[in-house]
Amino acid sequence: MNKLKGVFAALLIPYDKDGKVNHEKLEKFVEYNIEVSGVQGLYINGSTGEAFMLDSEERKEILKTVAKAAKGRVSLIAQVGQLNIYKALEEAKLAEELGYDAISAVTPFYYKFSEEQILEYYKTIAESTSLPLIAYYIPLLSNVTFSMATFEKLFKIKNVAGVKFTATDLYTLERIKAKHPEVLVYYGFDEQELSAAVYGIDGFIGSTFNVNAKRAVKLHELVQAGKLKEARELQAEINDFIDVVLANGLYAILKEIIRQEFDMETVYCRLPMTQDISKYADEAKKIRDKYLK
Ligand code: NAY
Repeated sequence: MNKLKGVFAALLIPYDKDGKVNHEKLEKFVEYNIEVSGVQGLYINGSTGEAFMLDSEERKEILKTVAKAAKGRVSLIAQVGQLNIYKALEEAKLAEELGYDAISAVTPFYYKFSEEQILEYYKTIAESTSLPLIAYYIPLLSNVTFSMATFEKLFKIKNVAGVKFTATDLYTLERIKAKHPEVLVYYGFDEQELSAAVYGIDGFIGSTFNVNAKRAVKLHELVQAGKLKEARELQAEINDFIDVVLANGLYAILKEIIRQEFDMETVYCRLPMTQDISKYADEAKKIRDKYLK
């Protein structure tokens, strides 16, 4: 099986109260993802990792710790995209040195970049290593939308191998996969995995897979086998779990679930996210007992 296919968790990062990454706990988060949750890969320094609030040195240290902790057991994709493209290039080169399987880059955001500027950004990052590049398309957070014509131009760039499509526009998703079967397409809304999977996409990258990847892997297999009734039942079960997670501060509750497994001291989110996750302790325990045992 292609190493880049399958269910990838957008890795959560444990922070200390002062906002620093806790690397000891990060190793445990990686362990949990691989051994308990059952991920097939990890997507590092994405939205779930709160990476757009980190500086580049912190992101590089995370890339190192994750590579060390994963020990080649699962595929690794390093999200390197950011507004400082020079730092993105450094992170991309580091990912290659560390043996990552691919790099990814969010669309450049904040300024209203032209299509030409966005494509040039991707070309520059893609050329900086020999790794495949997965474009990270998340209009909900980046406010950047692509037309189909822009996707077509993007896929022509050397080393651009795929797209992480985190949008609810399933029409465009279908068009991308149907017209570009060779492009690796990942879907980024865990609660709609089934709807995306029917288009024959290659993988899923999401936050809830940090703790609930086995069901997602099973769902993908059911769809591939054409067992849609069972797949629908499983998506309903997954969404019962996601409903509770979303009602409890998404990243916070997921971190609390992992913290409890290893009985670690409190972990935090990074400011300006609400830092304190301890209030979710009881709910996290209930979720573990009900959905994750
Ligand atoms: C990333 O880079 O962290 C992601 O892939 C994020 C994907 C998630 N989207 C957001 C906006 O957090 O997994 C999804 C999402 O949390 C899940 O579907 C629940 O809504």
